[in-house]
Amino acid sequence: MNINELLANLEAKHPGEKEFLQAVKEVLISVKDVYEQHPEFEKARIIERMVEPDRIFTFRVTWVDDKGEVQNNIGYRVQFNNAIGPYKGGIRFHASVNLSILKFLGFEQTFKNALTTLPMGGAKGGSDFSPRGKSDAEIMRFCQAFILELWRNLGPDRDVPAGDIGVGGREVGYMYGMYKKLARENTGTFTGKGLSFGGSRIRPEATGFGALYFVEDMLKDLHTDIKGKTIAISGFGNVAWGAATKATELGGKVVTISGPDGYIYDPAGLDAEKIDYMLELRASGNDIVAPYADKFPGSTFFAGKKPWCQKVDIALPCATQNELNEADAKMLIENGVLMVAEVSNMGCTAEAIDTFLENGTPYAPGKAVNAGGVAVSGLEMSQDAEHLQWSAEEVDEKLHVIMHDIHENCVRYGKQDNGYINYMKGANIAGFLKVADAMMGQGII
Ligand code: 2IT
Repeated sequence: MNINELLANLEAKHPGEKEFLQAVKEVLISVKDVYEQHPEFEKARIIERMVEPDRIFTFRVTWVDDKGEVQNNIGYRVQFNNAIGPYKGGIRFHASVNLSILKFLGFEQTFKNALTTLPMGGAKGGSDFSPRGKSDAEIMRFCQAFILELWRNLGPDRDVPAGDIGVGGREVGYMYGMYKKLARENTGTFTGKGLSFGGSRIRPEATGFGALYFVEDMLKDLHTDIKGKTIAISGFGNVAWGAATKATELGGKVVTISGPDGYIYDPAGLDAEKIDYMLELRASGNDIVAPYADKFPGSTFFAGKKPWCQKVDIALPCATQNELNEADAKMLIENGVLMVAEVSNMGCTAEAIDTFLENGTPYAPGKAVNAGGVAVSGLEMSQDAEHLQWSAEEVDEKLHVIMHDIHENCVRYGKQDNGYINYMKGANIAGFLKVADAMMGQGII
């Protein structure tokens, strides 16, 4: 495999898609050796087929705001790969959304979904629509306009969207409601739905809970546990909430959260009341964490800064891609960080990852650590298909098993001769082999 040539070709075809190229490069470097042991992959041009989405929909979304003014946004759905099952992946609403970001997310989703062991292909969608400061009615009208354009390409066995940044239970509800009205069917073609209309218990918590189950296994690899460990979390959305809840429940001490305005350092650690307040902050729609410091004395707000400069045992990026860079990685290492687990998708830059690997700091990638979210989405699809709803215990138990399996797979393919576990390499190889096998088995299509 000539990685440079593959990347150069991809870059020539899709210039400027830097996040997408970053995600592809990481996987290619990880799987090179395994790929070269399988000449049949090369013959079937597996890599070339894997790095190009099956198809991309791009569409205009026009809606009317509360002032009666007409607004235009761009909508996308990238159906990346359905070798293993129906296209599956979230929808992101954020001003920064572009094709490069959705392609990187769809590419990663394909391998992540493979790791869950459930039958799901990879997809991602979204819009440059910013929910910040929008009214509930505006959000609803936007969601409806988005689905009016996309609905024909969705379906329970075709493509099943869910939430991501800027898309939570409310937005999924509005989109699914419109989908159902147009498709005239009630087949659960969205996950993350409300509990009263086909949603799964534990889905809101799943990404964060699953991440902490994975973290527990990483700590076991280090012959320790989470009790009393200090934890830096970034973000204050659904994922950060789930992670903070489970980390606290397990006896860890979460000392930071963050938003686009800066971060909060709370040396006393988060508790149930503070975690609830985080949700309130999120629901306000202002996208800021600063008010936390006024509400809880003893905590401090650092404007325009990231939490990675605090001395902690565990760092959990839970906000967005490339939120932890090389300088942040060096600072964490200097401060003696024990391990880093990405809960956001591609939360660390390539340079940050290299820094962790060179230093021997255990680091695990988002596609393994955060796979619990989409795994419970897969369980929601199962429940919808059998027209049943499972108990929280049943879902949580299955989530636990799935996260253990993912961790085991990472160790199986990522353990080096010197004992260091390269979870990134392990996740990439395990995901790749499953997708490649599924593609090989279905002919040249
Ligand atoms: O990045 C992700 O895995 C998600 N946003 C969740 C996807 C899903 O279909 O539940």
